[in-house]
Amino acid sequence: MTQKEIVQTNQSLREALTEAAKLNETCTELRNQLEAKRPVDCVLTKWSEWTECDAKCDSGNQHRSRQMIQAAKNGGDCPSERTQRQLCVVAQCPFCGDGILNSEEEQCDSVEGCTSECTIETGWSCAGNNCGKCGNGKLEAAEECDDGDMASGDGCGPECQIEEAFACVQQLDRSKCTPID
Ligand SMILES: [Ca+2]
Ligand SMILES: [Ca+2]
Repeated sequence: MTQKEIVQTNQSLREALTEAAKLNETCTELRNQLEAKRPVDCVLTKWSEWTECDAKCDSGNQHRSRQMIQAAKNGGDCPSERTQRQLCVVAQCPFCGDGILNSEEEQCDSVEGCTSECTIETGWSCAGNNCGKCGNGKLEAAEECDDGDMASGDGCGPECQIEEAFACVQQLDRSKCTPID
């Protein structure tokens, strides 16, 4: 190789290297552009714990939710469901017929002398679920007296209450009522 040829070859090499560097730069630029357009899915938090059941008894609902931490980009996927609801069942609500006095309206519940509506049957008296039949001679429950009948005017009235101006004492088999002088 002549001196001239060497100089020319060096020149060509330098030019080729410059060209390669330019191409590399274009390539990086294109890669960055593509990267900027790549679809990215959104990022959501994990589902929260279920909330408390919103009913005190019988059944209700509970919820859980999740939040978006980062929005989707370039048409990436993102689930639209952010809240969920499910049925929850808690202890049965009190009701007339469960045998328990559990509301103001219930005079008694599921005992003899008590109606299916939890009211006291005629001729009976109840102190809560302790009920007694008026007229059987036994002093029971809320009875003030029980003289063995449900007549009025004899000192012990039809609902086993002591009538006005009478006094009653309980004997073995029945109340004995006498007028107060
Ligand atoms: Ca009840
Ligand atoms: Ca009685």
